[in-house]
Amino acid sequence: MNRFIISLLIASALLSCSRIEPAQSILIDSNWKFSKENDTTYYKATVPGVIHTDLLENNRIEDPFLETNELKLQWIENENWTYKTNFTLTNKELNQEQIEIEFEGLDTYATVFLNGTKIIEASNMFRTWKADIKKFLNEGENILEVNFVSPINYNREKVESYPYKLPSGNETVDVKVSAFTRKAAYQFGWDWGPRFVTSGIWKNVKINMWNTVRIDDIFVQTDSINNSKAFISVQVDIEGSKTNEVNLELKLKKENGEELIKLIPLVIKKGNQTIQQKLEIENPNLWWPNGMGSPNLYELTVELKHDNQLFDIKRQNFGIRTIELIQEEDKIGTSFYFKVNGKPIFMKGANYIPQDVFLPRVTNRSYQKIIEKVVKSNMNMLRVWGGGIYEKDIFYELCDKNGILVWQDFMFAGSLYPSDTEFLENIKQEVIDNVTRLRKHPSIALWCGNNEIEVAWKNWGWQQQFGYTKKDSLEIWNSYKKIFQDLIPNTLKELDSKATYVHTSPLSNWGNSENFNHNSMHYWGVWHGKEPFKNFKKNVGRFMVEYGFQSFPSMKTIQTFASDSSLSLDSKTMVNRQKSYIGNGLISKHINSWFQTPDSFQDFVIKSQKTQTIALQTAIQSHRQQSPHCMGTLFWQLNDCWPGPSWSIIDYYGREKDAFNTVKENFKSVIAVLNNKKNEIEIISDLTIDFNGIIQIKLKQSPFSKIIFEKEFFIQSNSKLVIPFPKTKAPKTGAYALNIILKDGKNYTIYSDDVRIIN
Ligand code: BMA
Repeated sequence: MNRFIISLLIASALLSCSRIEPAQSILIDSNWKFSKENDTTYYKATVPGVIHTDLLENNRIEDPFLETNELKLQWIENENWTYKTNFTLTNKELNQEQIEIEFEGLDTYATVFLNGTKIIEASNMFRTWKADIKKFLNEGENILEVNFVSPINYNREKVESYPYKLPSGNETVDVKVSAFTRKAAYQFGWDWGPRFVTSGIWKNVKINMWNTVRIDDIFVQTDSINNSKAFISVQVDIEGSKTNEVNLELKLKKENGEELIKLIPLVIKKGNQTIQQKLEIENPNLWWPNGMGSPNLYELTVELKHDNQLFDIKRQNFGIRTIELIQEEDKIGTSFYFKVNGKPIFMKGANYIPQDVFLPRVTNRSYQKIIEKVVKSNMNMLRVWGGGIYEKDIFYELCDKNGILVWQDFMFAGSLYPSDTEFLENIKQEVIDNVTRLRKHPSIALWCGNNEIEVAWKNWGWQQQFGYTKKDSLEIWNSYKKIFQDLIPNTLKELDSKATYVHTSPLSNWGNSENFNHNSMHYWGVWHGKEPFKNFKKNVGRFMVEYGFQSFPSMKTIQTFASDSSLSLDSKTMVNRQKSYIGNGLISKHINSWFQTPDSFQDFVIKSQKTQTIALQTAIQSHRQQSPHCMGTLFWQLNDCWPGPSWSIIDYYGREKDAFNTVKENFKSVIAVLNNKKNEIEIISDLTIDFNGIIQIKLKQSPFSKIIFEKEFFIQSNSKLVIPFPKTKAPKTGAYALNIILKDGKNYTIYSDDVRIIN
């Protein structure tokens, strides 16, 4: 057995004096094999993994992403699958007092057997599943078996006998089970992705062993910050197996090693216990979002020991920052903006979806690469959208390190849900698992109940479409309130009293102009409403959570799944790839209004990206121009889960589309917007500091051409600066290179920005 001890972090000096083993974990990641239910042939399996990738690796299926293979591979979702492995334990390991198995994620309906005894029955992909297994273990070989029932089979009867249909608009099949299944909604099909309903052990499996006491969780929170001090709360959740005396030690990492800052003597007993400790940190280095300062992190080490016996040790990074969402009535309507460390901050970012339809294929490197791109494009916020997953720890760790705030949806999107006791209990446990796991990250800015459910219920005509009676409607809306206005926020508050929550996104609908004065907004007039790009300028809400325009990925990416004969918009492959009901016609229409009609498929692909660029630039510049009316802009969507046309600016293979650069330029701290009609250049700054100095502007028609306009202006604050532009020199359209240098007289700090203008 290939073993890997993953949580053994002990100083060797302590080890040498140890009488018993400190807490440790063994990864069960080898010898796995799988078969179809009732089939005697087993194939090699990868754990973590899913059935589709295991079938692919064993050459049982063709590449699901090739041509129209998606259609041929739908049978997989209807089958039941068995995964099996064996592992050995030594006598020493078996003698540990507590031995537990932990599945970090099971997708989705799974029964787990250890040496023939049922130990877990799982029904939610988003939960962690654990069982005490000491009494079922053998010295030497042990057999672990996981049986997966197809989510379609599991829920078919429930769906068919339910008193009414639940919308799940993303599902294009007759038996729509996704609303009944606690599983990533996008895998059932979405308007930018395929339908591949996976099964499998999609996260790590571990055996955790400990003696006397262990640390379950560390949660550090900032209570408040004044000029020179931060007031911090540390919460440590521990679990004891018997009565014992222990010392809990808190150590803070300093430049020259760790400093013991608190020793708490405890008498532990069998069961769970929570220890709260207040700390004060002098002259704290605050955590700031990208572009506003550095995202400083501290490292806290928690140890449980008695005399020289170490029972458990864990480390946790934390950031010192406060965050507030300000929703209050103002002169315009209802505000929606974030204050970080007391300062209002304009949020710039995107909606993030899972990076693959087959989740375990997303490596740590994939996370690093995408967050590098997020930082490079000057973003300070990502929304983890509710039709995907609560992301893996590494995602939030990278956001913490890089100053990227996270708007975290709970995993509910575009449907209505049942609210029977069992389903509610399942959701409650899901909330507990994920909030406990994620609350410690300074990057988490907001929790949001769901994606677009209220807006759909009130505006999309579901009542007529599904023939709901008055009684049905009442029942359905009560279910909504139970889940999103009661169960989720109450559970969240119990676990994190400072968490900010909104029950849905958006809180305001784009239907009428007054709505742009209130709250959060998904503006889909351009695209779903088929409006012209110029409408981005007048339809600016208080916080733009979604808007966007589709484009095709590069030819290089398209050629990974399409042969030469499929390189036309009406080929079977390309028709299958376009998942939006609006289709390619709208892209063509907009291309034709900005450029010459494409003369080939390749020309269409290139121009689709240029057109998307114009859409995003128009939108982002309008949103920033209209600050503080608008205080955030998150476009739809950052990335893809397979290669195909979508609203993304980074494709499945990590290739940047043209719009990536446009986003990057327009998300810089200081940008210039050219207003042809008024002959003005408007300088917009996000810097929270007041700026007194000189701004030097050089305008060229292209980065290499000669300067057509050059001037220096004094600026005395951080407000918007409007610069008159010489009439005759302002061509109506085209690309410009604009250099802006801000010089601060006192300390001569220079902010330098190149700004591209396409008007
Ligand atoms: C938004 C998202 C997704 C969808 C996108 C494009 O509203 O919430 O549901 O993919 O629109 O239609």
